[in-house]
Amino acid sequence: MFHRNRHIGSFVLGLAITACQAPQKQQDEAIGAQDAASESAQGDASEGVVGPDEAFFAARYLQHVFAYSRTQASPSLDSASGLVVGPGSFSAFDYQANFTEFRLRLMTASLFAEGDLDQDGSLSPPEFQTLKMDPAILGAPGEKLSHAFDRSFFERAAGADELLQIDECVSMLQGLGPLMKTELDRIPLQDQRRQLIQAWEKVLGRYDTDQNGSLSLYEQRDLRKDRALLISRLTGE
Ligand SMILES: [Ca+2]
Ligand SMILES: [Ca+2]
Repeated sequence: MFHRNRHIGSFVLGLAITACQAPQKQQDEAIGAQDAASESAQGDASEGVVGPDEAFFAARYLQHVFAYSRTQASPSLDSASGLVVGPGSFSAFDYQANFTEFRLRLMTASLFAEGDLDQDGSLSPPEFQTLKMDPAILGAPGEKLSHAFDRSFFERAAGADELLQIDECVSMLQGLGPLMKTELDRIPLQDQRRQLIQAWEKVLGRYDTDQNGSLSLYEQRDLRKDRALLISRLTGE
């Protein structure tokens, strides 16, 4: 379920616009799906293949965060300031791309769209506790994922007012960054990439209506349309 949130309206509007404009180049850079296992594929022109978009990457990263909480329910957020990166020359697949301002905002917007039930612009303890991630953002319907972060983790992230505001949610994700990186570094980069591409290929497969193994321009158009709609519904615009 997606909510419009009047308190984050202006920033999500910016998001929606960026999302509509930005992805093409990244998509083109992002992938030749058939070359998934090859690191050299990075940067290759993808002949008409629609690559994973920013919403997909953001949701994928959130999935890792939610899974991580099941082994680390109360991680420290000491490193909260280290992981902000500006627009740079790295690929959308690079780990640090998860900490671009755009992707952080997208993650936060999706968490608030799901979790801020009273739409007051902050997550209360019960809202945080019951917060779930909707895999629809990945492009695949499925069961919503819950996390297992505990109350003291929430209190560290939310501060004295015991409400997690949007900027605090961004800081929380930044603070988790180094811990998540350590966790993800256990999976070889190529495997991470392969898993991510396989997940995106499932999305592509849903649009291959004639099942011929590739997406026609019409099928790609439907995919792009749905993704744009998804992001605009998510961001409430
Ligand atoms: Ca709230
Ligand atoms: Ca707070």
